[in-house]
Amino acid sequence: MGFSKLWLEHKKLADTRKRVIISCDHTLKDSAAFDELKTAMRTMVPDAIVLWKSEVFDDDSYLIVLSVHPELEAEEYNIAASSNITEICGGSETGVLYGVFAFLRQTALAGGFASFTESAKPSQPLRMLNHWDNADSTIERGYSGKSFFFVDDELAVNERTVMYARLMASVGINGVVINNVNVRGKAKRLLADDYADRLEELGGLFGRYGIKLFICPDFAAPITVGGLDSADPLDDKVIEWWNGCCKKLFTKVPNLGGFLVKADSEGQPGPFAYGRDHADGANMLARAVRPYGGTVIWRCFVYNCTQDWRDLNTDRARSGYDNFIPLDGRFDDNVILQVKNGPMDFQVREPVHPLFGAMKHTKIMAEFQLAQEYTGQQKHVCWLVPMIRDILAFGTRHDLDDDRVSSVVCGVAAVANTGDDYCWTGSELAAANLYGYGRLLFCEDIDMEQLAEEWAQLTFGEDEQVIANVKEILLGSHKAYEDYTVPLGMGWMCKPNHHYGPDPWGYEFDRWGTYNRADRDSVGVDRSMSGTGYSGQYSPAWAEVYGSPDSCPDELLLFFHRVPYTHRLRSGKTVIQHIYDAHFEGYEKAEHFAKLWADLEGRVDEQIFKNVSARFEEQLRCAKEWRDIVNTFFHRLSGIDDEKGRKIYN
Ligand code: GCW
Repeated sequence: MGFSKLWLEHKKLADTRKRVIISCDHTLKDSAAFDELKTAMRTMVPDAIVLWKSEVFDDDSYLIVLSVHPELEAEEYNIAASSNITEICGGSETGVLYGVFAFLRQTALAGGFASFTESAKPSQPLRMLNHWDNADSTIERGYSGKSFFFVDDELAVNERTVMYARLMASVGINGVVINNVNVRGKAKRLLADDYADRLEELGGLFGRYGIKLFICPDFAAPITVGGLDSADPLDDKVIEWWNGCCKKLFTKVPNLGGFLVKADSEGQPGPFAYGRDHADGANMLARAVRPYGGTVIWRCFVYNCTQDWRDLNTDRARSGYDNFIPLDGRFDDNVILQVKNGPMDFQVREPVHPLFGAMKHTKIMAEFQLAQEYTGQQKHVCWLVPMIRDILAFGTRHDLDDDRVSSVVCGVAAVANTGDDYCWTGSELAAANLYGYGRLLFCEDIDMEQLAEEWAQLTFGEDEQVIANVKEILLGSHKAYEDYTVPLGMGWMCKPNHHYGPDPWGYEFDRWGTYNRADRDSVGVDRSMSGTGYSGQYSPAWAEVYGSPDSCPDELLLFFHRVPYTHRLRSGKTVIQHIYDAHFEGYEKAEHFAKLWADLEGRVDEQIFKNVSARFEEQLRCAKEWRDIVNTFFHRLSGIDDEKGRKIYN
């Protein structure tokens, strides 16, 4: 299947110059930066010939000078641009590459060669994507076709992978995990010789674009691949096996950054089976990868997924903190703990995970999910970037010089939303999540309106109506989704397993620890100190805010508290009235967004228009289901009528 170039389409500029000269030394001439610039210039200034160095420089020429300045940080760049000459310096080839992409972006947005200066270095050192691709080419929680990394158990390195690396580098992604954290089927053999040549090739390609390659190993590989009878991390034979395996693998694949591990979670193997803990498991792997500069990223998504709903004391929200806080300080310095943004699982609204800022002696990174598992599965528009920005900007109020999540982490990862669909992300609008995520991690102060406009213009062109409508849709989309699905922090009222569409009690009597406990009088889970005690996992200042329904922010009220339907929110509304209002208003917003899109007929490419229109149709169908089922559910339980007398089905 073919593929779109997304925001790297490089539209033609209104420029009639005859020559674009790229000046740089020989080493840079072989770099991705040079190639990107050359390719882009050929499309953007089609009348020009693109030359490497030239004696001729006249009014009909545009000169771009690329250079590496080692006094800059490796990923840092400076651009000084004017109407006839631009200088781009980077701290390394990758820095120059980022500078080139920034120059191309600014030039595209300005519609021509403009005068500007820009200096930038990334806000986050590690900017990762985690793909949940399986070797058999399915993608766990994938909503955009099949894997383009794995085709029928083989690793593919082809034009599409090149385009992928270019797109990711253009927004500053510098680490990619290619396979699912649930290591299944043939992916268990990623550590064996089977994949070595292709991994080397893919690693080489990624390296050219400043991206480190990571894989998820099977923790039980000493057994499944090595034929041993144990995977005990403290067993000498096991340690020796991993050391040998890593020596071979990292020598063959020099651009391998390391491993991402999901252990003792949702059925994955781990150290618990041998009476060991997460630090034992992570450190054993960390020592095996250390000689090669490797990193072990160890996930904190660990909880009891065989809970009894009758047990009111066990609280899934507590589990990350309870499991990992006792281990603070025990991890080697090439271990990073990867913590989901909230304590549950990528719901539309959750409090920020209490581990951020609390683990003072351990490296931590944050994990988000661009694949919209719980937020409309790339059929509904839900632009997650403002939420990610807010979470990174959240002050943990721990006693630290800079207590924001963005500074207590040493990197950020997100579950990718890509697949082998023509447009990569199922819906063209979902690509705004991919683009915005990368840009935000590079520049955490970026303005969300500007970001939405920028993406819309690079994707759809200069039509102001298109940019305005798309921007309005993106900016309002998350709130609308939250409103017509599960407002006030309730979460989880989705259909079990596939997580799409409403089912208020779908998880209520199940083993996953995800309950709303709605009855005829009250709704919500008491996670205060008189309940499960979860609120006490925060810094004292936040523990106090979250600990009482009077100070808890409305949008999280039902996450932290169990209250009567007649409880008054800080907004002045009752809980039940808020539930009704949110569902009616959220649905209306979705209708409004669909209309904004429909108005663009004839202004955007017909195929894109049709694809997105079909998705809006589905979004409205599903949003109506959410509105009517959730409203009816609460009306039947509570017997309280909507103050505004709107239609609720009984
Ligand atoms: O809850 C979940 C998803 C799983 C996923 C898991 C995780 C990869 O439903 O599909 O497994 O989160 O993050 O490990």
